[in-house]
Amino acid sequence: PKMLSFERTSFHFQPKKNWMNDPNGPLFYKGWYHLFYQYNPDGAVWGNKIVWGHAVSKDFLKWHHLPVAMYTDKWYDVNGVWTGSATTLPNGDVIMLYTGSTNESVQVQNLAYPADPSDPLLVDWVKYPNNPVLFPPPGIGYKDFRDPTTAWLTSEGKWRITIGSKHNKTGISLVYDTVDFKNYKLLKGVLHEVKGTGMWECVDFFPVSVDGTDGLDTSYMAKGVKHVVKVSLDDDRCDYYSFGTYEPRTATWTPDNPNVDAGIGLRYDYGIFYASKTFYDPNKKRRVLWGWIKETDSENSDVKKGWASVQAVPRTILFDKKTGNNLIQWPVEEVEELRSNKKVFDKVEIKAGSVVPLEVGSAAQLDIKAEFEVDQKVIESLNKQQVVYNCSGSRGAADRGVLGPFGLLILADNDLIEHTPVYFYISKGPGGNLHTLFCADHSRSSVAGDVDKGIYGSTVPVLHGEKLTVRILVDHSIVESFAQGGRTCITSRVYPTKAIGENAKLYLFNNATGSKISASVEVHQMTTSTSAANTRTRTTH
Ligand code: DQQ
Repeated sequence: PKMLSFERTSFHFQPKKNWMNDPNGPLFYKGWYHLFYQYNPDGAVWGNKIVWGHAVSKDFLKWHHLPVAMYTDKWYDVNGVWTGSATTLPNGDVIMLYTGSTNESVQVQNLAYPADPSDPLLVDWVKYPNNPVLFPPPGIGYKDFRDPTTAWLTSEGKWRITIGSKHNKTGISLVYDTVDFKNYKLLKGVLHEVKGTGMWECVDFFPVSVDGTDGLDTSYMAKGVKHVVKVSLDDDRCDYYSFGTYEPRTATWTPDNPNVDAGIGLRYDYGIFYASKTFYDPNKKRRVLWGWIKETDSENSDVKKGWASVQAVPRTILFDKKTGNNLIQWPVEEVEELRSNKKVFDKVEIKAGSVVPLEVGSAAQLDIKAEFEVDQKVIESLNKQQVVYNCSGSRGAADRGVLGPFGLLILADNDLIEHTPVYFYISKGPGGNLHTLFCADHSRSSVAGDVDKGIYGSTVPVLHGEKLTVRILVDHSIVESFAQGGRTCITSRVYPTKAIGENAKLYLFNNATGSKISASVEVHQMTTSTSAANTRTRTTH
């Protein structure tokens, strides 16, 4: 069969071939954004020889692939150079901490640093001769100790890191202080713990400003700052975060809403998005989030196509001052440089139960902004007793209610055999409050049999007087959707076989029974951001 759905993406980061997973050690150094990543140099599946792939970019768009930064060449990482984070010291030096899986598959923490700090590309890395710097402490399983964070400064001028683990079924994050990144002291207690959540992978910990518009350096401490804890739950492969208060004296963090969510209540993304990591970008004073988008087809298909996984477009993240209880995530502004050929559709009326094609040419590489207006009278007359719809528990875009679903059909073919609806659904709870859901339905995204066809999504906060808005990045087989300015996000990994290239189309749809919807849409074609050729090869090994 023709396997055009396996076309590579045009502006998402991916290596030239083979398997990739977690983003590692993102940083900005001497004018370059560095991305390291979990990489299997030998094939398109995860394996026990995971190394650190490495690439650099000036703009997050055009990437220069560099030689593998760290191989599995020491007893303490021979079964895998696993996930880690970078810390930039005040003097500009870069410290890398990562997890190694030893010759006996024990998870230990290792230190590495650039061989030549004058090289802006940081091609060569040195592993500290006395590695490992940390073994699993007493009471911690030898396979439950991984993914050190970026270090932040304590008031005493020490460096502090946290590392995910578990006690029985309680997910925990251990805290260590260090002065030199070689010797560490385990602190009493944990940064945070949540019963029943299992192993915490890729913990992230960082401050956000509650009133400013800039991102904050990881060590920033002041009034008007909340701290975010993010954990990747191995058990359900999703990334969760919460806001709370960090107490430096006891090295603990208390969630703002412990009753509601035990402190890990919100998801970065309700689609495919895992093992994410932020870093502070001093160049543009922003905090940038990287997240791994895994494949949702079969391993067989990955082996056939010779590659697996991409990274989500990096997102700037900020505290949402308007709602006061979620982050807002937005594609880094550089992405807009790829826009060309804008088309505007003003106040298009979509009758109840209809679809409206949007003539944009090929709809395989797009940046879409859409705004929906619903008749206020229909909203007022909505029945309060209405069953509250829920994305994953519904029949998706085919499940008709008075005020939903309506939205866009992404990567649709002419006959609408394949399409991925991204949509809103409004209902009214028993108390009369409006409840807006934002969902993506993959049940008809592909005629292929071996792919995930789930329906994902969640509620999205909509404040009084706000229109419903969505931004959607479409890149052949990746769809990243951001509702209400990035309050709720859904990343879709889809495998169209018909809705590809020139045959990929874009539609508006309204499957509500009770009202017409008015939509205003701005669509940009996206140019391809080709990866540059290797700019440099290793001189020493
Ligand atoms: N992936 C790494 C681990 C991490 C996991 C291994 C998360 O360090 O816990 O490839 O996807």
